[in-house]
Amino acid sequence: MRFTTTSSILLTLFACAQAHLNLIYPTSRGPNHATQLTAPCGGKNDFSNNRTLFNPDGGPVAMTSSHPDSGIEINFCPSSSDCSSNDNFNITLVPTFLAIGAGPFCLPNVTIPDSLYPANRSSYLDGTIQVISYSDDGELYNCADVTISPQGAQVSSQCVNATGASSAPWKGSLAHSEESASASESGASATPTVAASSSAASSAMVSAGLLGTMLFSLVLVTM
Ligand SMILES: [Cu+2]
Repeated sequence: MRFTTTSSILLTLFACAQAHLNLIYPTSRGPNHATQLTAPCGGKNDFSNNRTLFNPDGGPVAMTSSHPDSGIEINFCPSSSDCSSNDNFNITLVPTFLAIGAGPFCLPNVTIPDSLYPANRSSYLDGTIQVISYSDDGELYNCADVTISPQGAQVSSQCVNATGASSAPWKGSLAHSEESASASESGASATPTVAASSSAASSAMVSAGLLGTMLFSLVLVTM
């Protein structure tokens, strides 16, 4: 009985660690849990054959995180041939902010700078969107290959937030930002707004820390 309980907690721990941060929209290069700490694209070095059309006037960037809080930053590499180093992702689309709440998280309106894309919207631009998560595990990387186009969607059914998800200013580290999170619940103007829709579907994942404590207690009981 104890063994079964311990096993299920271990499985839950594994499932949680398995998640890290997954980029849902635009479509990521694929599962990369084991190598997510590798810049610039979490170990996924090859361009996808299936680029998502991304609207320069504001498209959603949706993700799901197993971490109760993390710093999120979104960058862009304006190239179809060389996005092989972090230096190539030199366009900041969304400066680092603190994302609060595990589960789905979405920025509904990420825009591409006019300087990169012609104002008359007459051409297409291939590039790669990079999402960095500054987490308890370190810096986690995910990339999605896109074609910037006015035909890109401006809304997505995948753009949802976990119940209670919010954002707060980033203070340079997770610890400092967590300190400020409760103080500035309403958020500063520099902090991006998360999508208005909320998803009751995802039951909030218990934090790995809490599960670790539970597991530790169980081991003590077993001994
Ligand atoms: Cu993780």
